[in-house]
Amino acid sequence: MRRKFKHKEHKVHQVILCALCALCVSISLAYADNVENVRYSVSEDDKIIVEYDLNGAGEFSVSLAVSTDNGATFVIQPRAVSGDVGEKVAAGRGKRIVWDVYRDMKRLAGDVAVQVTATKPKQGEKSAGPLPGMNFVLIPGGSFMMGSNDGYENEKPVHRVEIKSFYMMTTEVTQAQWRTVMGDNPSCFKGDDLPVEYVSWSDCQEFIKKLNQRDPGKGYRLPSEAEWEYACRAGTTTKYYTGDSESDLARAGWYYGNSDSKTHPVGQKQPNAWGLYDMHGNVWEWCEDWYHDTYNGAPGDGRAWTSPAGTYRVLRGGSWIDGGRYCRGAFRGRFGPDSHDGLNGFRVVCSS
Ligand SMILES: [Ca+2]
Repeated sequence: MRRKFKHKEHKVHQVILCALCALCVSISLAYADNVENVRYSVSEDDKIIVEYDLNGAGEFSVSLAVSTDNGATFVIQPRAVSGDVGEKVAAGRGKRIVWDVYRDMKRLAGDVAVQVTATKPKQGEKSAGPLPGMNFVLIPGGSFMMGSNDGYENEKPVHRVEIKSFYMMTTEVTQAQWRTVMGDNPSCFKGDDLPVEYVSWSDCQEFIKKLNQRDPGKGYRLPSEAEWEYACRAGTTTKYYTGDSESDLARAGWYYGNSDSKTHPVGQKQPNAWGLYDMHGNVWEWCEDWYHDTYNGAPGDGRAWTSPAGTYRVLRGGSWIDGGRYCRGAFRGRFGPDSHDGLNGFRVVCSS
């Protein structure tokens, strides 16, 4: 049987090649720009290697289907597959699926064609947190280019970061939520639905410790700086997730130009594609990382940069008092971990 397959190998090559040309058309129609540049080879041990590029941000469900009638029908669903197939395949170039044909079937005959399908799983999946109004949304894993060449020196070098999926609060932590956990309200502007502010990085760690005691097993924490920027961008490369202009910012957040010099109830402006509110403006948001002057040596895997450097922790997103340049997704704020200010709040993330 193996010999017969080998004998037909040249034909299989040709047919796959022809069929793939046609498939690229149907794939691009069916899945927008997500799957591109599908190519194949047959390894020396008779495995079919399918390679492709997966565009976009986040993770996809990827499946492989096989036709033996030149792409008319795809009735074979290979099971002996490995590599970039199945759930949670991160977007990127040079993805690779290995199909061990002879583990699935004794022979493969006919005019063979393969089809790669990518779909977005669980987009916008929300889960309720342990406090009223505390909702989390799944941030799909993926990779992105962190930083900006059009901003400040500390936003360079622009570098690729891989992010694992996590859950992020859809809003900043409110004063009602803070009071429930901590029993006080340090904010300068008072209102249950307003973001809590005048909280230091260390205060936030105390809140998080108590939140984890109330709801154990979830692993609540501050986002890393990389996770924060990735979540804010939600696949965009513009200054704000709504675009590049100040009017775009005004739709997304409360800043100097529209805040009337105060904070506003969370969740009123246009959210980003992943359902996050107020990532631009309202209050700055503490991140876990120590502040470093450049990204040289920054982690590439999305973890917080925890090696001490200087005396500042990172804040992101700008606030009600800041101009547009400070509210950009790439801008990096800094403040002492024990310092308080009516501009500074936070939101929490968790792994499940
Ligand atoms: Ca904010």
